[in-house]
Amino acid sequence: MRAYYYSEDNTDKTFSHDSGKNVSQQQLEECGVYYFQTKGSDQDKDNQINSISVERKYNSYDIVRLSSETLDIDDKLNMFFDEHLHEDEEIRYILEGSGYFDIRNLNDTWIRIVVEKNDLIILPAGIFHRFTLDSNRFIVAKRLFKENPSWIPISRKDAVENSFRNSYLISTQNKA
Ligand code: KMT
Ligand code: NI
Repeated sequence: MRAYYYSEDNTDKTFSHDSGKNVSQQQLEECGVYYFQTKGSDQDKDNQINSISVERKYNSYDIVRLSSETLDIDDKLNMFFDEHLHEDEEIRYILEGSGYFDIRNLNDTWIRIVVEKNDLIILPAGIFHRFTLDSNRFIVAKRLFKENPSWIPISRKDAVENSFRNSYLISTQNKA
């Protein structure tokens, strides 16, 4: 994992947009973003993911795979890249490939988080974010969730009076 401030240039979203200004894991934690890298044998990695799942009560998962061969991939990427929030955590464990999660920090500035194999990322409910593939256009990720997750992406323009957004803002107060 590497994170940095997103550079607003006019290149394609799948390009790196790397400002060269790094963001630390602690700065991500201040935004409520949790990051973990699994290590060791495949069995060790499974155990690490399982113990986090037990601790945080994730009891199901599915696998999402995106590549240039995916049907309507450009439409899907445009959808994932629309700034949104969810009323539940977004938990992604990267099995293959790589991609970018962009999150808004507490000053409303975009931070780009580069994820690759063995990275687990947990975005809190209520954080504004978006996702894109990188220029390799390939990722396979495990999506973990609790019972009855609220998957629906709520676009920023529709999230003005959202109670999960308000709770998120309260939970991150005094951390900036
Ligand atoms: C999402 O919700 O943004 C996705 O599932 C994108 C792919 S997960 C790496
Ligand atoms: Ni999302």
